[in-house]
Amino acid sequence: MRVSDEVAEALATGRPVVALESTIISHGLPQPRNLQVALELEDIVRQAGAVPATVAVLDGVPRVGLDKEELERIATEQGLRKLGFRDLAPAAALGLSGATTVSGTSFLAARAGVRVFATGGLGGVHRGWTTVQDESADIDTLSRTRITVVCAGVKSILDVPATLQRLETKQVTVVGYRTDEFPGFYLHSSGEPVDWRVETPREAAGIMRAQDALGGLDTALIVANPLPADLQLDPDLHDRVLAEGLRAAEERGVTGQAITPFLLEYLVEGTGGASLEANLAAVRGNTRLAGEIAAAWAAG
Ligand code: PSU
Ligand code: MN
Repeated sequence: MRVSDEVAEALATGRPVVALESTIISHGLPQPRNLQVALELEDIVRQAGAVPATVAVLDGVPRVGLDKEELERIATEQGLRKLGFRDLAPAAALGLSGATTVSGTSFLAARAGVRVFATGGLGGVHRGWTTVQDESADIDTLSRTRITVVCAGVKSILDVPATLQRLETKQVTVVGYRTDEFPGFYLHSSGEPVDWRVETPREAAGIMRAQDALGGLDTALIVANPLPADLQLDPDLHDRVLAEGLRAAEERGVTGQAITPFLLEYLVEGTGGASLEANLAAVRGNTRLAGEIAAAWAAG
């Protein structure tokens, strides 16, 4: 694993660092907007006084912290793989390049000593689980990785109540940021309740310290940060296009790693780009908050 000089120095001197994932860039957002977004997210982290560490695997080397040319590779390279934790070893051994999911990113970031990570929406239990048993590896990784993930809940293409149940079973701590309702990714709320609530980055950092003080299982902390209601996707449009997308995925036999990118892209097309704007607004807000939590954490 190679940690960039800037990130290594920040970690060594106790400065705040925020990990960013790369699958959202390579597989989650359309070109050429994706490169702009990758650069913008790094900027948002810097504005919060933290150092950005985008994670990926390039030519077989797991990397924490990328420069501009490397971000460009993630945004534009053809045939880039999507790498969860279990894919890291084959990618490394075979010298391949790939973008890391929440699962792959959490593992590498935590290994490097980065404690805070921002993304859009977590993976989770897919609708139709009773027939295909598709549950994102994000959940299992977060149940055994000491990292704080700031997200707008889990992607609304999923079975949200089932995902929350799995997070409970797997002992993953979930707190709402200034909300009692679990966020709905493109939507302000999923309609599901969340048991814990924090009001400030300091409170979130306090929970992280309490996790460490308690010891025990190396579990994650999920800080669920809702998209403001005025930036959310129109709920009726969301429900209608998503239902169409789920039907289209079934008809075309889309499964496995391809299903999440397929549905996200279907929503972008079917909503005339409105879902993309909501997704970006969510990621931006999460990245800002992650920077603030990293700063509160570093302040000790
Ligand atoms: N958040 C977004 N867009 C994305 C993702 C998250 O706003 O594309 C990615 C993350 O990398 C997450 C992955 O880990 O989707 C989940 O994929 P799967 O369901 O195949 O595990
Ligand atoms: Mn899956």
